[in-house]
Amino acid sequence: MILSEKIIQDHNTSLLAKHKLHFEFAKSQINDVDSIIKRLVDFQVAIPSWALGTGGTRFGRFPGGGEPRSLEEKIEDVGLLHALNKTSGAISLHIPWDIPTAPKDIQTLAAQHGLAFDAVNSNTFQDQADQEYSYKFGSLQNVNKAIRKQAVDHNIEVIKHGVDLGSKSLTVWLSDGSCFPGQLNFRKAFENTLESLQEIYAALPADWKMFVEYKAFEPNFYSMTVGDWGQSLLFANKLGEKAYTLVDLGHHLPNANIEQIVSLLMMEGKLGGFHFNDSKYGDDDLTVGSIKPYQLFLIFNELTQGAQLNNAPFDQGSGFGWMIDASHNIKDPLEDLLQSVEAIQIAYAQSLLVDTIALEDARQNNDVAKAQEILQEAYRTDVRALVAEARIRAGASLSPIAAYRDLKVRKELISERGLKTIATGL
Ligand code: PSV
Ligand code: MN
Ligand code: MN
Repeated sequence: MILSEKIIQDHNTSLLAKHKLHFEFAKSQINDVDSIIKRLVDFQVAIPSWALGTGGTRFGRFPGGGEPRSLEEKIEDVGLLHALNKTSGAISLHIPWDIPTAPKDIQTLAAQHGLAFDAVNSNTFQDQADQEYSYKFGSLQNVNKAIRKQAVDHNIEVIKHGVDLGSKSLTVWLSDGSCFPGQLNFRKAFENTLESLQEIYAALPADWKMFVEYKAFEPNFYSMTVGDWGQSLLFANKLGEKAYTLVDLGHHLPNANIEQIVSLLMMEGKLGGFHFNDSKYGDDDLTVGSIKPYQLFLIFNELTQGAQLNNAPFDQGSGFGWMIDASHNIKDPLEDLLQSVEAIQIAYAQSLLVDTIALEDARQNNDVAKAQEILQEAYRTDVRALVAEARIRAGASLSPIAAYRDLKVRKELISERGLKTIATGL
């Protein structure tokens, strides 16, 4: 299924009058709306190929029908999202869940939908049917050199797939760690992982980046070898200038101050990018902004402030990897992703409203209440009309979820693909 610009414009017509009212009001409240809208129009967030099917838990999975059965159909789904919001112009692949057997055809298809290929992800957290050694006791950290080599070779294979498609980065997330005290020599595990990462790093093309993603727990519950931003940063610093830390919002211990982590990684020039999602308890992969929208705003505030200090916009040319890593169990995955993208845009727009000069002034004067007021003033401003206006200017839908429903996209996908489809992947 393809949503043409004409179909979307026609759907917008009935919503325009109401939008104009909202937008006029927003303009009367907010300065310089055009520059904010322009930045929103330029901002793109990649969609992970593994979020297009209904997620599950280890207790069960309840697929919703019409899910993509192949890489081609995943690209088609991201194309639908991008047609609706013009902000999802890239897809991130996970190998071997996605195998681009005919990369030229895959590239052509993606280009037809206006999509680029974002970071490619390796997978050494599961055993594949055709693989010689098991990752039961870790991959890049393994005490057995042959197992480490198998995992290194897989990552190099993933880079090759990425090169064929035009990706420019590799994300390495390791489930390596230990389940019980005594199981692992922490230092040897770190050193083995470093040596393995160095071998992968050596295979990176000159214009590529490596993102080292950390996670505090799961599937290992006593220790994780890349367990927090400190460990990730150690690896990134030891690897070299092409290696960066990747922040997945769900990968922290409860109550971690993620915005502070973001600020300091940016200061060090080592912030690689994000996996956006939200969480109540752990790696819940909930819709972005659904649980802690203020935290999301505070993260974007650090990005905006950090960019000003570095004198470079963070959204263009910074090369940050902007990606969603959320997948839902009971919602339509495409609606869930549309909600996530919009939450990111809202937080971004609000961060641009912060009066940074007044904020710095309040800080210099230790005026705590004033500093807090400045942030809350921005956070409590309704910027939804600006985000909607950005979509209109980009040729997207005024109201993506309403359009998705009114145009009966899921129904059409079910009739094309069937009700009992299982997306490839997890
Ligand atoms: C692990 O929890 C993670 O966040 C990593 O990014 C993986 O690649 C992804 O989820 C796959 O499920
Ligand atoms: Mn992730
Ligand atoms: Mn995760």
